[in-house]
Amino acid sequence: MKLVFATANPGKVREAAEILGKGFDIITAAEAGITEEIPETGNTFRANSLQKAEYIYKKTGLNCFADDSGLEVDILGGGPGVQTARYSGEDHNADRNMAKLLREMARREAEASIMREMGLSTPHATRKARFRTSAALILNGEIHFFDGVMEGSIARERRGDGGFGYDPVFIPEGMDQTNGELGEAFKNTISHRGKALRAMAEYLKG
Ligand code: ITT
Repeated sequence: MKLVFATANPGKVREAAEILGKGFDIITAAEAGITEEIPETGNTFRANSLQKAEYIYKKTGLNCFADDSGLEVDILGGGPGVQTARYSGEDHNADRNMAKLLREMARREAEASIMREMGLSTPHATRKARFRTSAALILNGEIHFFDGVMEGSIARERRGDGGFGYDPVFIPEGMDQTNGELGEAFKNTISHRGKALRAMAEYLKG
């Protein structure tokens, strides 16, 4: 089955091809002739994934899907959330994004520690976080959503260079290593994207 993937992120394309496997012919937005940046202005992962898929569907009329994803960090009040890709700026730079994340978390931890020293009550500083994906599929004009979550925590420094984006600082729950160290093949078996896209594949096969 031919599906256009409404993304400009090569890491997502690589993972989707492996997760969906044989039987799916994944065409990138660029291969479908869409080379401009696809607008993404929503406040939720679902709103953004739908916006990206609808953009492609309106321009091509082809069956397509989009993935909007991001990191929710407890000590940052659930941020950066839908701002994950552009956390440190519009250039989507993974090195600067991870550096800002580690810096902001260290600042919040220091603030919490000062408050405790002053005898002020403060929520327990945790490094818990999760990746979330909303996949929006448009099949023959009908919209379907598939969601996935990967729980975990944020490492104190970058480790490994597998995967993409924030993978070198994300430790999945129950593991000692980061996604960067675990590598993409294993990550796909437990990831937010793996869960969402396998659910989509099941639906399409059914
Ligand atoms: P498209 O919108 O073109 O698909 P994007 O990179 O802008 O690409 P998002 O708006 O969904 O995608 O941003 C999600 C960001 O969250 C992404 O750029 C990464 O920095 C991060 N991210 C999402 N999934 C990730 C994963 O599996 N591993 C590491 N980082 C991830």
